[in-house]
Amino acid sequence: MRLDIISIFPEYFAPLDVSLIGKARRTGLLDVHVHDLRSWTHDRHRTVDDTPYGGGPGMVMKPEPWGEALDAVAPPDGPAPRLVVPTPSGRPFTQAMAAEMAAEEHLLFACGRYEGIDSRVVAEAATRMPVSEVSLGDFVLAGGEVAVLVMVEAIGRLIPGVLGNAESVTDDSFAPGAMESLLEGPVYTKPPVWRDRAVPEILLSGNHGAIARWRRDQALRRTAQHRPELLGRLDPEKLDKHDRKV
Ligand code: 6GU
Repeated sequence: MRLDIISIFPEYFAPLDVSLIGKARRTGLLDVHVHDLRSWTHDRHRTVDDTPYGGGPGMVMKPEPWGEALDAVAPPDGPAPRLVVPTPSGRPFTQAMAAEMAAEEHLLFACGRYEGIDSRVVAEAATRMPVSEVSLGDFVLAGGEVAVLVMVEAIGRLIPGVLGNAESVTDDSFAPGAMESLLEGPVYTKPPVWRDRAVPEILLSGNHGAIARWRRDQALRRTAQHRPELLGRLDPEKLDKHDRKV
């Protein structure tokens, strides 16, 4: 998969050399290109922002550098990437969205700063490529850079070959299937007793059916405690008698 990222702070993306995503780049599974938006400015101050029409606080990113940047990174006569624009006014980013994006050949992330990018940029881009305006949640970041790091990690680990098969994604919270709409419960490793706290006995029992049942109960309880609204999204067809008792 190819990823292009356009930002006025290319230094923000140094972490993409590290860990899982860094390894995926070195093995050729991910081809990441970070671009400095200011390289598409032409004035001495390399200006990317201006005051908002209609008044109000803050600054808005000018359309001209963005137009040139998108033309250069996604040429109008070539194959179109999906343009992903992180913004608190976007659609909520979900595990399902991460999985859809992991199936794309080419993603282009456009990081806004200040009060956002002149709205004509996305409107024009949408005439020639699919566009997703995406939010990470109900809070405001100072810019899209950290949001892109989050999305690239969520997407990258779903690309076949990026995770070792030791770390399967099927048991993740929110993973499609059994864990859809559920939070993962507690996990344990050795030693069996630590500071007087024993690992739940059932996990040492070797009874895999009983362990699976226990894990599902723990996931249901944790979801009820931390995200009760998610329980309403559980497929009633997939709830068994035991689930209802938990
Ligand atoms: Cl994706 N971007 C920005 N700038 N702020 C956010 C966000 C994204 N998601 C939540 N807050």
